[in-house]
Amino acid sequence: MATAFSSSIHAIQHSRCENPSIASKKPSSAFLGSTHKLRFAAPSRSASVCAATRRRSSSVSAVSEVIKEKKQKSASSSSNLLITKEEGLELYEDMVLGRAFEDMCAQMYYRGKMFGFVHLYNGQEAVSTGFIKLLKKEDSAVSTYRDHVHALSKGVPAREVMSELFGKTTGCCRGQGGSMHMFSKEHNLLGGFAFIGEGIPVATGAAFSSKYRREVLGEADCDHVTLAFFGDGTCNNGQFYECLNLAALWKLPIIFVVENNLWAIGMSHMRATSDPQIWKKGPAFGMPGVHVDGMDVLKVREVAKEAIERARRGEGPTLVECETYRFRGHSLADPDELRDPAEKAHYAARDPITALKKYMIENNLAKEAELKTIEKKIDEVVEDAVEFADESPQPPRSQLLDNVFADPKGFGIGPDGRYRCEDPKFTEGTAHV
Ligand SMILES: Cc1ncc(C[n+]2csc(CCOP(=O)(O)OP(=O)(O)O)c2C)c(N)n1
Ligand SMILES: [Mg+2]
Repeated sequence: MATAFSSSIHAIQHSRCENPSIASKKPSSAFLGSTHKLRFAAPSRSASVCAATRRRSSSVSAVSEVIKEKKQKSASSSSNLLITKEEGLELYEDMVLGRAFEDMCAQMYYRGKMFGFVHLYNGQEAVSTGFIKLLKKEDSAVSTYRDHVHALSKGVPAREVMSELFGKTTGCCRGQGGSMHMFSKEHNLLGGFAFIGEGIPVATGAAFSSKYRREVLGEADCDHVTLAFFGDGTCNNGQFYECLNLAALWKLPIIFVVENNLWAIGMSHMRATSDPQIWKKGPAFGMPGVHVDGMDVLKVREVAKEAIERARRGEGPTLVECETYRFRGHSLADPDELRDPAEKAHYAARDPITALKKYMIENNLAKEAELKTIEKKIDEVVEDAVEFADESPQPPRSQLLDNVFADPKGFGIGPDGRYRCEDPKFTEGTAHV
């Protein structure tokens, strides 16, 4: 697998197009499944054509090499499969949980049980499952506002995530965070973040603390790694580059996981980014950059394994670009009218859950009935989460400013010497939820 990582580094080192016959061909207009046209601002047409041709072939080979090599290795052993039955069932259950949970969120949102913006993860499950299921509990994950499924994969109970969405005291942040701010100290889920890119420095800091504990404080067994998840649009923000730099400089145990779903709200990745191949930014900073099919949990898992092991060995960060797709609008408030139906259909046909199911059945890893049993169990888990959240109490008014300021009672002592928030009229005139 090292070959694949180095092959992607190698790809970036080509500074000119070696094959003039390819260079004279028309560029492919699509970046994998995107129906948007690549826009080139390069001065000469032939140079941009050359770049386009190179982009496509190098990005795809980065991953297929990983899988090919793995298959060759395992072909000589007893099985040529990428997973055992137990692993497959675990992955399937986690992805089905993510999907069923999000579908239920949509129902609850439209019934008025949740407030604020709610961003669903449908379609992207292979990324969360493929990466997070390889982690130990002590390892950390940092998410975005599209964070429910990362929380579930990391082991935060469905009841706590749903209650958080309902704004109830039994939520993982006692109802104070809501959809975009899932957090669990116990599970080392270091937050969902509403500002894009905001989680990347937090993840980099967590990775720094693992290294510091091991190398400075002498905690020899502290080999914890951190996963930072974020989107394609976020890669055009400054924190991303600052953190790539520090992580490479200090060889931090972090994996930057880009969930490239080709869109940032209504902005196509192809329109917004000078070089749409995000994985190439890894080698530019001196770390491996890999592109993987993010609709295939087995491929994601293989790449994730290599990157996580590398980080645990103390060899530093990796940038992984997972090409994926969201099956719903940006948030539940988005009518999703901008994306081309043909593009949506292309990715819908590559549903990661259906693909894993097919793989497991065709390779005799599971029978249809076994998978059905998992789906039924998950339906019950999600139903139970809703009942639990619905019946849970609302936070008391006094909790309003907890965890906002260092003084738990919050800001402001009135002229009578009492905390302003204790005044029953304190929230008068503000929005009530
Ligand atoms: C700093 C900042 N700027 C702008 C926004 C508004 N905003 C919310 S989501 C989003 C697009 C992010 O797209 P991407 O990173 O691809 O993530 P995706 O929603 O596709 O998962 C933007 C610009 C924000 N939340 N934070
Ligand atoms: Mg995106």
